[in-house]
Amino acid sequence: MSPDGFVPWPADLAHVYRAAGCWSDRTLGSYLWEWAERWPHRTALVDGPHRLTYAELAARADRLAEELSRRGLGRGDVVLVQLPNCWEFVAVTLACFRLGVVPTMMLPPHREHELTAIGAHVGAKALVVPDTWRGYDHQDLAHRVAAALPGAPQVLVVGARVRPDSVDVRGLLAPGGDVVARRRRLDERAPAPGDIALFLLSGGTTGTPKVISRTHEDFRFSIDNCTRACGITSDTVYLAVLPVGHAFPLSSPGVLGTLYRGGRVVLLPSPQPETVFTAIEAERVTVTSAVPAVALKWMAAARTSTHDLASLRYLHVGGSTLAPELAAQIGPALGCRLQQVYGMAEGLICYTPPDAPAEVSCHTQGKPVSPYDELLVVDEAGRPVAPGAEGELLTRGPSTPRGYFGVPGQNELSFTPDGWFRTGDVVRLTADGDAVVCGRVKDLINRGGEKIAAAEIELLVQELPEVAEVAAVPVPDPEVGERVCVVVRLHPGRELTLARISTALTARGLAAFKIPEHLVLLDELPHTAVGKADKKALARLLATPVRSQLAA
Ligand code: J2J
Repeated sequence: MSPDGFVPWPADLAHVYRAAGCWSDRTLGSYLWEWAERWPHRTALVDGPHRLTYAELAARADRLAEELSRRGLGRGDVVLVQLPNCWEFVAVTLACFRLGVVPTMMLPPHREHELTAIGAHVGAKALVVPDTWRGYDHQDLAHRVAAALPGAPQVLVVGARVRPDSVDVRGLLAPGGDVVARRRRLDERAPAPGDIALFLLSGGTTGTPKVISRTHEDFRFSIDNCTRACGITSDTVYLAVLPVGHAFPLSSPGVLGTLYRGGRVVLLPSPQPETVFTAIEAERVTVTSAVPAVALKWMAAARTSTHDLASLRYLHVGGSTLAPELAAQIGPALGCRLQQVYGMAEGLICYTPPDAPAEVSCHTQGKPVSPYDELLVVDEAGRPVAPGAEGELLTRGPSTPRGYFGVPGQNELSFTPDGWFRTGDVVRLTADGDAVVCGRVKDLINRGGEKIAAAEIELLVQELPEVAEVAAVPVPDPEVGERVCVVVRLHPGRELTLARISTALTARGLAAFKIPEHLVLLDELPHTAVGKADKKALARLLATPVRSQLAA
């Protein structure tokens, strides 16, 4: 990993954040044994038949850390982690934190396109994947990706079917040996609090996803604040159903927040209602998190479910817009309180309080979890809007990096010269300071909480020989909020179907959730004054009956 890729906070501000106690001198890995000593026999993780106490988790993560180190991975090296929700994901992440190895949080649906681009960008030295997942051979994928990346990264596999040219992660997680001596050896080589702890992916607005570097001190502060905003304690039983590579279930407060407070984390690989309700009942789950599309499915299923969901006290909902009418139905349908969350992997997290009245919990997305987070709502010219008016939200703070990783010269698009991150979200602030997300100015599609950069789709569709011009735009969808629609002008005499686009993009190794689901063919695309496809005009066009005639 090139240290040049990291954009530091200005030294004077870093000093303020440290003096104020936002940033402590702790690394995330240093908590592992603190937890194990405070709550040695408490269950930390539940994953199907697997149950690990805090002491077991610490011993296994340390063993893995030492084995990774033996295989040449150390402080500042980057690995791509593409695992489903399973206990090994947590152990791998904590082992990386111990060593100062930087896990890059990929998602299980990612394929060659994403893994190769991100792997090259961060200089990955290893990939950690399941053997297979949902019928797909990730081990094979990882070897193909590794062959395309410089430096022949190692392939580490979690599963029963490990090839001889892969490393068997489960074997490295086996407990044993001198735990105390190993712990001391790892403590002596611990990374620094200001080091990058992990990379998160941003939906971004460019052709390839952007990489967000989060340091140990900035991430710890965010986790700490999220646990306070959500009242997480050692009595918390948190159910992780969204993919744990996302910051929302990972750290807001999610898996890491629950461990940080001594609670119990239950991992489920899918948000399917029957499985979720069974787990809530069996483990007496007290809190879980969902994107609105998943919450809707649970609400519908709860009507006919016979499961006892009485233990569930809070549902955190965020990642995309939750309509106030639906928000109001969540509590009655699931027998719990709603906390809305407006967050981003770039750092800012806003939560409504656990005991908020309905006008706050159903109609707003809450306040920043940290008093040090600054919010500024600006108009198109970058000037602050009148109080309560809509505009683009800018933010700065001790958990918001000052630039994306490794893109010097390109950060001006997303960050102002004085360090504000342009969220791309259109927001208004209520008189009480609660954020209400009203829309966005960034060019992406939010499909059930998964962010898809329009440019990434456009670049790939543009490569098809039939296509003269293309624009990717969201179309509203009752189930997942938005789906990807491509509006295409064809070369004369050519034809194109959605199936052809889907086959071509799948062959390019694009994640399935990004594949366009609507196609509109136009003789002429509307353009802006600077000659770009006019997406606002396209949105208006797609809202008219023309769409139903042309959409495939
Ligand atoms: C509307 N749009 C929202 C909301 C996020 C916690 C929770 C969510 C994320 C996340 C996260 C929204 N209403 N309640 O990282 O830690 C859209 C906005 C935002 C973008 C960020 C977390 N909550 N959004 O969703 O990095 O457009 O993070 O800028 O994936 O999701 O996406 P992401």
